Amino acid sequence: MKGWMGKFRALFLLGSLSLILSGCGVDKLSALKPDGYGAELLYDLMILSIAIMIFVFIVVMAIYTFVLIRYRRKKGQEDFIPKQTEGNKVLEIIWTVIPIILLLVLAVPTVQAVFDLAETSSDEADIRIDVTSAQFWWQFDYAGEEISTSQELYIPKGERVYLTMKSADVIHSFWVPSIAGKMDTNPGDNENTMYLEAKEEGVYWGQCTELCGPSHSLMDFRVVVVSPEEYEQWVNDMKNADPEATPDTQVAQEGQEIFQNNCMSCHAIGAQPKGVGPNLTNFGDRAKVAGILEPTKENIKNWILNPNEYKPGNTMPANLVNEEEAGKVAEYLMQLKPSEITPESAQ
Ligand code: HEC
Ligand SMILES: [Cu+2]
Repeated sequence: MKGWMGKFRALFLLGSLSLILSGCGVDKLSALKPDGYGAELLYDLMILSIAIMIFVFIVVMAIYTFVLIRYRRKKGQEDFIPKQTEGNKVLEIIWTVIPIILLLVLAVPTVQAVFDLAETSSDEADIRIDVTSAQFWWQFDYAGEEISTSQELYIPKGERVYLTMKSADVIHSFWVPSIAGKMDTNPGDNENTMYLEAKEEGVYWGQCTELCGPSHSLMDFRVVVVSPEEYEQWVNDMKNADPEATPDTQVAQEGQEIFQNNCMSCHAIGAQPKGVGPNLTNFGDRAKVAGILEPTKENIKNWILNPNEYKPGNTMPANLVNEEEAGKVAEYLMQLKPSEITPESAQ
């Protein structure tokens, strides 16, 4: 019994682990469920290479099994030595040519895809977005539109959106697995480019995929894919957002004043120059706070009081305001809803 267990323990562990892990995963965060041009291209290459691997495996195993059975030592023939062959031109040509063909079948579409994905602009492309990463958040500046969002990138379905990417501090990496491949964002002048072309509407998950500090794993963002008409409406709504607008309630008005006195050195609302913190123009429309927390008043208040509790190592200072003031600011920020087009409406 013990021997049997010992033999199969590794297999059993591996099996149950893969069962457990197959239950993990988040909707719209999978390279195996592509919904975008780039992701589909990469998925097809994965399937092609797996198919070639399976083909090679089956052929090799078939020959192996055949030889094992056909040429095993038989009773009564212990001393029999079969005919020895040294060098066989035909065989050697076959096993040289077949791998070459397989490699070509793999290489041609791979190189094609590399050039295809490296395209950085087209003449008619009018949507260009500057992506800036920072510990531990993302900012998206819409070139020519003078609008900015943080943590949530809105794009129209079916159109190519060209991204120019850099980092404000260390190297991060931008990845929305269901829509496209990943791309590093570098500090300095070394800008990278890529494009997104989503094929379905919805809210897709993105993640930083370059270890960048203590809260790397919390550096989540969303890509909100809407119809082209909705996208246009959203852009208009964002452009028309009035950063100075007076909120409806007394509490929110007080919150606005506290915000203007304490937070504007880092956070912009409206089309102001990029701050050292996220642009909060459409904060009230967000699906998450700081990319990770449910957008409840309690969460926002607690974040304002102690951001490091939620994202260790991030650069927003704690206790800039007291608890009562934080509540008022939260109320103010929650009513910053310039558009009807939100992650919720896109779902
Ligand atoms: C020194 C600069 C700085 C100051 C001052 C500052 N913040 Fe921040 N804030 C940041 C940074 C940086 C982040 C992004 C942190 C992260 O997600 O890693 C942030 C994130 C946030 C977020 C989450 C935003 C999002 O995109 O979901 C809120 C809300 C917020 N700050 C509110 C405030 C309020 C309210 C004040 C004033 C009381 C304030 N901040 C003052 C730098 C600052
Ligand atoms: Cu990062």
